[in-house]
Amino acid sequence: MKVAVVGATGLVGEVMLKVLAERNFPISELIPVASERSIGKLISFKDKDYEVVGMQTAIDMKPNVALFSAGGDTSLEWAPKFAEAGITVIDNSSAWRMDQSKRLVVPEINADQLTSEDKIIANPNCSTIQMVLALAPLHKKYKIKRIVVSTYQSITGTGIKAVKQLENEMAGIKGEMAYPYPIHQNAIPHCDVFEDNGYTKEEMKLVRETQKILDDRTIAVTATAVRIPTAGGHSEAINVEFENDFDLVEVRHLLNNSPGIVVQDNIDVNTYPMPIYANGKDDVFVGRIRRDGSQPNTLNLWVVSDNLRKGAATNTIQIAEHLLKRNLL
Ligand code: A2P
Ligand code: 11C
Repeated sequence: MKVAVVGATGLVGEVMLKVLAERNFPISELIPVASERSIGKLISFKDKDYEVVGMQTAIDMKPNVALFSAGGDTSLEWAPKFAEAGITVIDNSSAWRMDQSKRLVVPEINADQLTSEDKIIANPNCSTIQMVLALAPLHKKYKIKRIVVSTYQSITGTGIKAVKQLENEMAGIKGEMAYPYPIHQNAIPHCDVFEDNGYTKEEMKLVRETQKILDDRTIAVTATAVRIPTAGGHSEAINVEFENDFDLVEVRHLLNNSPGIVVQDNIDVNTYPMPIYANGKDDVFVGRIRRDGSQPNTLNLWVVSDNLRKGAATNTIQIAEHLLKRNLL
């Protein structure tokens, strides 16, 4: 496979290269792509150096698949051009996710929907992926009525600029700001831009993307997304109400037997998921599993995952693996 990584110099792009190498994705030629500023820069992949190229050059090199993580505007402009040239695009931005003609895929849940017609495939938002992966097996069994979720999101979700801001603040250096406020020793209840309804776009992604991936518009979701000065992954406190009652032993069993989920839940020895453990891993970690005694059929969970891996790069590459396995590339 000829594989283009669009945004190869960015945080997610870097992790994509790492995950492609780790999983031994069959690559005959790697094409690292970034903005005009980075053309000619060297990117190392499996002990070889590759020169970064621009977007049009990448199209002319005719990769089989292009893994995009270069922001929504770049995707809106360029993904259709790649697709027109017969290149399958798996896009990590928010540009195409709610487009009715595009699939929004978490492979463990809905990769079977993909066909050879799908030339631009959307990768969901990181905070959505970890939440729906943990909830999908429970939805199947008990049917979700309503979700109340609060997120504690890593600065890496914002990109290199935010990592630099925190490093600068910790070192006492004045520099460029990715956020409107300091992030060191702070919690900012503002991820992505505000919408007219008073929620942020990140919060509304949790609403809309969840309904689309679980293919159920009746699921009610309300979210508060908060940025915190951590780097290993996003954490989520999830309160979920089901149509039907559940048994906690069965809930654990369902989670334990679902691909991509690891249960870390033993309060006797202080075992619960945390970003320092999720960092660098591909799984979604679930703990603090307990019944919400304040209303019927309701469960509380704490869910953590590395937002750059399962939340972005790994999920994208799993989609590519799925396409490859089904001869769709
Ligand atoms: P560059 O390094 O040349 O700016 P992050 O989200 O970590 O900041 O990374 C964003 C990624 O998207 C980088 O690889 C960046 O390349 C790339 N990028 C930004 N704008 C464009 C563009 N207009 N065309 C192609 N790649 C882009
Ligand atoms: C964050 N979830 O942590 C974002 C990053 O819609 O793909 C990814 C933004 C997106 O801020």
